[in-house]
Amino acid sequence: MTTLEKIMKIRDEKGAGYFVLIDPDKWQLTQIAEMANSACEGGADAILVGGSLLMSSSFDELVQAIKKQIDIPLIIFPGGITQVSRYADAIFFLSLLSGRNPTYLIGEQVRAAPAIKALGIEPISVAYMLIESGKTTSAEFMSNTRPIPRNKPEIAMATALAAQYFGLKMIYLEGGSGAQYPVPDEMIREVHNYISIPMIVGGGIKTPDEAAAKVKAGASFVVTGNVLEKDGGVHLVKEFAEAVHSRN
Ligand code: 1GP
Repeated sequence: MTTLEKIMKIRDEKGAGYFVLIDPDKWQLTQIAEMANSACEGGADAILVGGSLLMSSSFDELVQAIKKQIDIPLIIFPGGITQVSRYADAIFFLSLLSGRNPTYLIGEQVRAAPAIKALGIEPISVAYMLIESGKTTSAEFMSNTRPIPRNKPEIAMATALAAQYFGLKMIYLEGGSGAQYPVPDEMIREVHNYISIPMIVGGGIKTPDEAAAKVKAGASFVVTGNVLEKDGGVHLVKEFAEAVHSRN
């Protein structure tokens, strides 16, 4: 079974899937192994690894260290072409469709595609859409793009539909890591009602209740990163997993 099939099965069985994001720059190598363990034990459905900026030089080593700890899928969520590793199960092959910067629409992808093929990593095509979230996020600054205004769901709907027509597998509605406000439930609802491909929602989600609200609005997958940095224990992962797994 491919990683995409695995996560879709989880969505179908549990109502929605919960992903834990590990940003390599925010953790020591020893903490990363511990975090990966907690994510697994707490009931996360996959681990995402990546970041808008990569300060640490040992991405490959890090991905390998996480992989050793877990039996759930490990998916790279890359901020750029330096974030490719043979030890991952899959990679989100992102195109930053909310922006108009050709580097992140297609440039980085052309440069990364041969390495992904050579390493045998499963690419999962994802439309990446930044949504305005109160303050400038790293993703916005690093990509040199403007996010979609949070009170303009129609722009998000049209962009998501274009992604679906392009044949992309999923939409990622992103507030940005550490966002002041997560993506509005209303926008998630409207995009969900308008398209038929699954949606990942992340950025600035701070409580299990907020995560549950994103699922209720139509998210197929919810991602948290920052909130676990303050308290990366199994119990908090468990609370989020239970909130997201609405069908249990
Ligand atoms: C960022 O959506 C992810 O790309 C997670 O964001 O770190 O704010 O949870 P947080």
